Amino acid sequence: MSYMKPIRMFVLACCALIALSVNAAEISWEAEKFAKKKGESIKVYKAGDKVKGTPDEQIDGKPIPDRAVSKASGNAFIGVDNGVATDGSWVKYEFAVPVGGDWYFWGKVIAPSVADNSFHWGIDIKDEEAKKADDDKNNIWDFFEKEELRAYYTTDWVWFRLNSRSGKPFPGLELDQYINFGDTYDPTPLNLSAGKHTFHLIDREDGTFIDALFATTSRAHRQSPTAVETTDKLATLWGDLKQRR
Ligand SMILES: [Ca+2]
Ligand SMILES: [Ca+2]
Repeated sequence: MSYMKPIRMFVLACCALIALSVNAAEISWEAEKFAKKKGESIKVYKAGDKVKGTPDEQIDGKPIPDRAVSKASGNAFIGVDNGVATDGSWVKYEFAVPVGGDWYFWGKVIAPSVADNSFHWGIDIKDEEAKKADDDKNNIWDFFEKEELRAYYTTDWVWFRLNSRSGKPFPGLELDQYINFGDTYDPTPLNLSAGKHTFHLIDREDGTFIDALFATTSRAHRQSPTAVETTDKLATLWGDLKQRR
């Protein structure tokens, strides 16, 4: 019948429009909910616990405030007390992505100074490969390390895109992962197959803390988890990375 063809085309067009409007896939998990842990320097904190922040490198003369700590999602987080020697401790997360493809990763951290602003990480590496190292398995994840970003140090929680200081093995350099910085915004994702993966988070600097991790198939910075908080100082840099309501 001749009228079937346009109807079929219309239905297909509607399906395509619906597919385009579907929200990006996303996953998130609490940093304190790891599958495995090694070493002593990484500690689990409950909201309200005393956190040894930056006695030597305070921001505006203030230590990490209880206010920030009490805002931890799940009422807990992990990190390394400032003044504690990092020993290559790591935590391993086991997670699954519902669809294969590009996934953009974020972490919610307290990283208040140039001596308190990094972890190491590795994706889909073996436990014995997880090291406090910048090698072919492990990256340095910096938070406001580049000179241009140091004005944004804060003792509050902030969300950072996953990055790598040397660009190896993960090619996403710190500045390239930021919005409104430079002429282009072209963040680098992790390309993951659908299903199970692991993420190792390894200590690097004492005085750095992480609350939650988030990953989305959307490259847009507005695709952020519900718990996103930004400080006034960061508002310009982070544009509309704001709490989704
Ligand atoms: Ca430190
Ligand atoms: Ca948490």
